[in-house]
Amino acid sequence: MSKIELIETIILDIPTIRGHVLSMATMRIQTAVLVQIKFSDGSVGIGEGTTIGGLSYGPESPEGIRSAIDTYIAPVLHGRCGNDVNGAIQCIDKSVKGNRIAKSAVECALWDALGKRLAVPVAQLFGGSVTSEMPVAWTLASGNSDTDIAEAQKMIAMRRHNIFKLKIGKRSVREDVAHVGRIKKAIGDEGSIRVDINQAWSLADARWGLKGLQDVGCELVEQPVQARDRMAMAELTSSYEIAVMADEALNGPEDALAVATDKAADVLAVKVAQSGGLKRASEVLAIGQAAGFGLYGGTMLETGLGTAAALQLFSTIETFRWGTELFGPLLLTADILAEPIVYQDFCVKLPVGPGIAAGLDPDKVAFYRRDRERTSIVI
Ligand code: MUC
Ligand code: MG
Repeated sequence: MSKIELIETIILDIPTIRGHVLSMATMRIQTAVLVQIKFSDGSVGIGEGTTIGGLSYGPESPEGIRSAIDTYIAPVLHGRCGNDVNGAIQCIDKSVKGNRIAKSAVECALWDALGKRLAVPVAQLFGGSVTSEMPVAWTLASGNSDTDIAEAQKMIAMRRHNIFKLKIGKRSVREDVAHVGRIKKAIGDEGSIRVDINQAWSLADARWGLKGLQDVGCELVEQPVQARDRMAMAELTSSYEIAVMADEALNGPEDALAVATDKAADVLAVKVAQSGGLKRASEVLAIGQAAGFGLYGGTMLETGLGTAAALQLFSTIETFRWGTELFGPLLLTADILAEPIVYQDFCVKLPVGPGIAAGLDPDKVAFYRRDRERTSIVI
């Protein structure tokens, strides 16, 4: 038996390549919590728990994720059989409510180690991959229309992305719709445009917003109103042609069922961390498929590690009608993987190898860890 012997966490702070302007925060650094689990047979698993903009996106902060793992999750797993991932999930759920991102990080490390011990990719543990690459969107969020247009044109020319998500909701609805219209006009049929409001609009704003957005050729609007307001989401879904996507409204399979019951979206943004791990995300995907939603592979702007974990699960799904946005590593100034994830021909490729198929670059991890000994120059 390979027993769980040691669970360690570290926080990394990695600068972004430019300011990433969202309705609730501007990101200049992405903070990732890395988890490493060591087992009695010498095997090791790694996982990542990452959120966006401190506590401005959701209820878990990086420091809270780390503390939940160190203080509450690690002690209940200590000594358990490493192969019993479902048992570990049940055990954690009994002792820890909420804290989905923390749970996800630990669970990913358990799956990673199990895959490595069995010498199979994690996708195999979920029934096997049916695809080795997926379309990948890029988020234009510099805060300036001209910069966004130049960035989009560069991505199209590089054949890296032709699906663009615009982060709006910070300015007035009128200004935002004009911004989206300018970008759509500039890229024409070379690319498609979606927007993410991150819950910033009231229902009244959203009515004007959706009408204006569909008129300028935007194909999808993500989480326009508060996550808890499924009635508003349902009204918007049934009133306009533009597709409505649920993101923050989806925290695990129970929420997916509620969104389906209330017809509160056309599309589900499925995020591994927000769902509470690969297993819960697979349940969200199952509900999404059964209820006839369009599916979209979402991200919490993770490093290559979390991105590779999501790729393992998403590769087992036949159709992500709306593609994915697994571009997290590209937004960061450094990739912490020894072998970076490959982006090519508008797609992200599934890395090949056992477990999550992601190995860390120890020098990068040492450099970006928050508690690194920093040399100070004394003048
Ligand atoms: C979100 O709200 O979807 C995903 C891509 C991006 O730019 O931000 C995230 C978060
Ligand atoms: Mg979103």
